[in-house]
Amino acid sequence: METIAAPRPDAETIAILDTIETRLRWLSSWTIHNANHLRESRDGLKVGGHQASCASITAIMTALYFGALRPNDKVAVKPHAGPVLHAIHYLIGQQSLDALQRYRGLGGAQSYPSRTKDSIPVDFSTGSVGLGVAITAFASLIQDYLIAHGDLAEADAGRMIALMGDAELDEGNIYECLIESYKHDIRNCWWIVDYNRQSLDSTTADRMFRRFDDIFETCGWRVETLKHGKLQRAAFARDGGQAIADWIDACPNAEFAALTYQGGAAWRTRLHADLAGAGETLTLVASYDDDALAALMTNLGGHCIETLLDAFARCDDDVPTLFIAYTIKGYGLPFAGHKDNHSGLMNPGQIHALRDRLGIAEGDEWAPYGGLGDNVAAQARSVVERSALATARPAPAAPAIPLPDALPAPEGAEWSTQAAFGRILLDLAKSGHPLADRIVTTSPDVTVSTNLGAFVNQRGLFRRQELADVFSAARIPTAQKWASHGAGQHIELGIAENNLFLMLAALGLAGPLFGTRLMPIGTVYDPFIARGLDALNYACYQDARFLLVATPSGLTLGPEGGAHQSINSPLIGIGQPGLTYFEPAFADELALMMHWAFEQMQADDGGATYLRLSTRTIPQVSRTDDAWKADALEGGYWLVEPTGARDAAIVFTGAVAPEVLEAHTALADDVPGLGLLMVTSPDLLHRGFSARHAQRWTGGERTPCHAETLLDRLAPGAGLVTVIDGAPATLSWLGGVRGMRVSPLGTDRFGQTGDLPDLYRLYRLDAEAVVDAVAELLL
Ligand SMILES: Cc1ncc(C[n+]2csc(CCOP(=O)(O)OP(=O)(O)O)c2C)c(N)n1
Ligand SMILES: [Mg+2]
Repeated sequence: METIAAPRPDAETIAILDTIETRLRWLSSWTIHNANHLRESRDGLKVGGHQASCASITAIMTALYFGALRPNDKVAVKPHAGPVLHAIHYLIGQQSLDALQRYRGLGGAQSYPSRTKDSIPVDFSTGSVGLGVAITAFASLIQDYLIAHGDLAEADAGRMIALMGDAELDEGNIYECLIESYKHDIRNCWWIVDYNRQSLDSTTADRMFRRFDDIFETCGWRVETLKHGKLQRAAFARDGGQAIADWIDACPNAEFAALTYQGGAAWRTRLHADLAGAGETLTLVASYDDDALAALMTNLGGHCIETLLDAFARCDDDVPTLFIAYTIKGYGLPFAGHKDNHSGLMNPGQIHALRDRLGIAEGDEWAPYGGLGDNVAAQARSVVERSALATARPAPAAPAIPLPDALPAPEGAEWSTQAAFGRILLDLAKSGHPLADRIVTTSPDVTVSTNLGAFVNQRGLFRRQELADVFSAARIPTAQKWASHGAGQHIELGIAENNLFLMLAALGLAGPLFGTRLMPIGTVYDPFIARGLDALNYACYQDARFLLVATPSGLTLGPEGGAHQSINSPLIGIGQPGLTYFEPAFADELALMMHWAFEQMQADDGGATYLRLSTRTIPQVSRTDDAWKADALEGGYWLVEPTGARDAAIVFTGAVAPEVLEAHTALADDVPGLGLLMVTSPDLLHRGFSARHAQRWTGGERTPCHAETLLDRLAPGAGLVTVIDGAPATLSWLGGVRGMRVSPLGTDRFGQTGDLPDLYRLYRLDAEAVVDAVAELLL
């Protein structure tokens, strides 16, 4: 990568950057003020926005965006600094006045930076604190993956940068990610902490002072602490100055914040009380008037452009770096330092006073360079226009990866969907099709137990530095080859499901971020999706494309019992936007769904796919033709078409197929013509159902949805028995599609340990339960 150290900026440039910083503080404050106080409120709801969180980080963002940022760098901006990011793009000319004026309104700038919803380029969405930070580490790993695979030139590597709040350091996912990134030896990653020592509720614990340095250094990070600005350092060098430095170092967070809020006179009184007897120091203090003393005491590293630029320039290599930039929450605003300022808003009087202080004429509030003389405005404009962000060209769309026409279903009379998944991937890996080269698999320590092993044996583990497979080298018999190298295609993770989903998010954005698509497949135990649910939601919110394979699932895992049984994951699959949930019963269905998932990863209006699989081996059905396939990809197909009276059907999903088929056979004489409806995706059926009714008011063509088409094969008022190894609500809603009676079977209690006959009997999922339910409906 390019390592030319940036030339040290001269005093004039720093002065201009200071001016830009003031503009950003003003524009972000005014954007929030406009949304809360000036724009008409029709509902009386608080609009919100975070003026204090913005003011805390404007200098950091100025130094970064207009000083240090390079064209290939990508940035995650702390959620509550969204208005500063919008103000930066407004100065550059990439954000419209209209969007700023509609901040937090429909179609306006989003509350928190959003890849998919904002009109400005946003590298990573943020909002749920901690996740936007961690994804940068995974993105840097993916960048290295692409370099190692020859898909990105080393010289084109950028830094993956997180601008974060200090309270984000309380999120556990940060440390899960830190450990993983140490194992993978990540580089080109910067986390810049806006260390204002305030969270939402209050000031943060003093005991953490220096602990973050220890934690990060232990994990291989360089820590750059920017505690003092240039003014402070100059004062400390004067006679008696060191005592002020020591006093600041010893001052508890809450007291520092309170004094900041109280201002110059309070600082003076306090310093006199604490440093009584230190004559030289008090003489030094006396040389500042109240305003100058307040400016001195709050001149922390994170508010000093020169200090920030120096630090960024010092770290001009690829070592992962944590910058702890001391700041004041609400810097330069009337509630600076107040512990309740997180959601604090300046009142009209306060913001007008700020406007006047900045020399901005009334009516000129939105002028990008309002309040500046022509010369200064021209200089500021020129710095802004030369920035990497202003000159960057939009990345070309990543070329599509060719797909085979179909993925062949594995041959064999019996399969579990999990075993079939491993087999299909293995066949693909061996096929040499270009698709196989683009697949990246990843798993949080369940690679072998989710059947990724065969693929990994073929394609190897990825690591920048080669790592020998000790067991194979020693000729100890083992089913798994575990050698790691730059060409490997499996990224092994420790047991931290948050990391799996953040990794999938980063892999699934490889196209837009780095110009090369990848086809990510992550495996996890189905119950532990819940463990990483917010990160999964985060990945989907950013429109990351991936295939999530979750297995084993449900009660069907048998002796593992309730702790490992997933119950509500189908409802997650239905409820999660950006993710399509399928649950196959048979291997040929699975092959079809995997192919569909690869298509969706590349389609403009595609998305991510979730396959809920099982370890239960079941007999496969024989097919006479391929007619079922199109319906299966729409969410369901008739395995046995209803005939005769057509007054009932069994509707089912997944690995309970043998019980359902047994019940169907048992009922053949009593209920001739009983239909058997295989629901391959409760999610797609439900989406179609909702969309069908939405057509009423969206003005779309009112075509029947797939569930309607399927259920129209039954007589009006027919009865449905629904069966799934999971929450019964997954399928029971189907009764509402055509006004049919439903008897829902499924599990809504934690399972016991046991073998399947016992468990299916206990939880009413066996053939007898299905027969009973049909009888109840018909009699
Ligand atoms: C996961 C999550 N939990 C809670 C919140 C609500 N919340 C928003 S900001 C915040 C505190 C942020 O403090 P910090 O990170 O220090 O930012 P700053 O002080 O710069 O505003 C909290 C608790 C959230 N956005 N995400
Ligand atoms: Mg904070």
